[in-house]
Amino acid sequence: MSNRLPVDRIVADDGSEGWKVSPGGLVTALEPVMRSSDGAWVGWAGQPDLELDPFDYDGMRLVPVQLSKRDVEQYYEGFSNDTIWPLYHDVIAPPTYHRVWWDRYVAVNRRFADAVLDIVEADGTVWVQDYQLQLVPQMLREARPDLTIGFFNHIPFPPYGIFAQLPWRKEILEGLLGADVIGFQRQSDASGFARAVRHILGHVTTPTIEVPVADDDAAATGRSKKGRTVRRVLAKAFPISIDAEQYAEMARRPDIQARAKQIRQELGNPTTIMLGVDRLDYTKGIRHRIKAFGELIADGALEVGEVTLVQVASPSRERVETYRQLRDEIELSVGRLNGDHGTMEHAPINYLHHGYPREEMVALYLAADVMLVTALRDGMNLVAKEYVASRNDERGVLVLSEFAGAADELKQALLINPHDIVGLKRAIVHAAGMEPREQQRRMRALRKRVLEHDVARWSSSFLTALAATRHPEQVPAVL
Ligand code: GDG
Repeated sequence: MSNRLPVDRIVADDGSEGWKVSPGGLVTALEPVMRSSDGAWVGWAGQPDLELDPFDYDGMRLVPVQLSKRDVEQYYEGFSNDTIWPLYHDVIAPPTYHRVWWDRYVAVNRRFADAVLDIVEADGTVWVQDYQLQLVPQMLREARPDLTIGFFNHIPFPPYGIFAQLPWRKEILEGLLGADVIGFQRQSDASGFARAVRHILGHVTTPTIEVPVADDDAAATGRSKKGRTVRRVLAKAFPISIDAEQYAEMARRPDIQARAKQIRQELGNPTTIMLGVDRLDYTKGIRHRIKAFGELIADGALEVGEVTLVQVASPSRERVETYRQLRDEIELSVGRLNGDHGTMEHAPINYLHHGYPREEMVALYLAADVMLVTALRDGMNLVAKEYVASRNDERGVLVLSEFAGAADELKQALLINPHDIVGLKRAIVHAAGMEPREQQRRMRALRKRVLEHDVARWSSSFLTALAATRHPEQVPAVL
């Protein structure tokens, strides 16, 4: 179950309607699992007020949950994207607390839970994805203690002092604790969650979280040291990844390699192409990146024409006010930099407010000598892993924020603190001038990590841990 179904509705010019799979890591990760386990995917089809029956698409059973325009405004754009998102990302933007948004979040979570309850078999397994659906595990648990329930949080879990702001902090923790396994991107997220549970609910949290239940509760899995009946909940890091082999394969395609060369030519054959690829989101540190790059151009440390920054900022959440403001700020600073330092032939920044096909993204990864990932806070950041997986040639330098989950794994990147503009500038200069031998040494190690720890490994390790919590006898050999 996820907020969005893994398909987008398309209406052709002749008015005929159809679906296409939305490209994304989650689909890639779960498609094989769904096919092999006779599962169904429950989620919203992406358009308000669309009444749809369950349907089969591309070998998957899809079960749509209907959302009204008001649901989208209050549950999705409101509570999910303007309360939880900024709160869980270190309050980079101030979260908004509205009681009507919360009420709607509860109601919509209930609707998602009901959609599952209609179809799930006895002793079935439900895997709930992400921050829009944090109350669903408890709703399912209460209705059906026989279920095995997993939850995966794709975004960070905040430190206690920040989480404690949330007026509904107790309800959110209780909602999540309906699961048997709660997965996080980083170990620090899992510890932050356990700390919040200890402080707010007073449960024992080491090594597993002990949730007290009634003596006759079918979901009970053990006894606490004091002899109380408890359910044991595992909160642990399962860092998500990508289908790395798919990126490596695309990067071997002659048409994509030719496109990478063409991109360099079209940019006027600069010595160094730097690249940023992000949803246009305040968590991604796009402004910090542009500031550092702009100062290097202004200082003369980087020369216009020699170096170009390509910034793909794909449109995102355009109905949320903070996102509109961010777009204005970024476009103002890009325009100013290009106006101050551009020439007839060259602009320092090539700014693209579009989404592109995946082939084009891989061509950009191949063209880029330096990849800039400067997130202020990010659950994982798949772009960093995609760049690495695409570089079969073992060239290119990844500059990576230590505040992205990927930094725990990609230690041979140039790790930076995006708030430290001086340090960021130093890393950009280091990256631009890095000798091929050092590039190769670092990239080889990064590739080993990403190719071995791919998304199939992520989903199987989560599902193995989930099966082990309630049905140890069914656990397959360690994958
Ligand atoms: C959330 C968490 C976590 C972007 N522009 C285009 C495009 N993309 C693709 C990228 C990448 C994906 O979108 C973005 O993934 P990220 O991980 O970088 O960031 P979020 O969207 O914020 O994702 C994040 C993730 O969930 C998974 O758990 O890593 O921390 O915030 O795959 O390539 N793809 C195409 N055209 C674009 O213009 N085709």
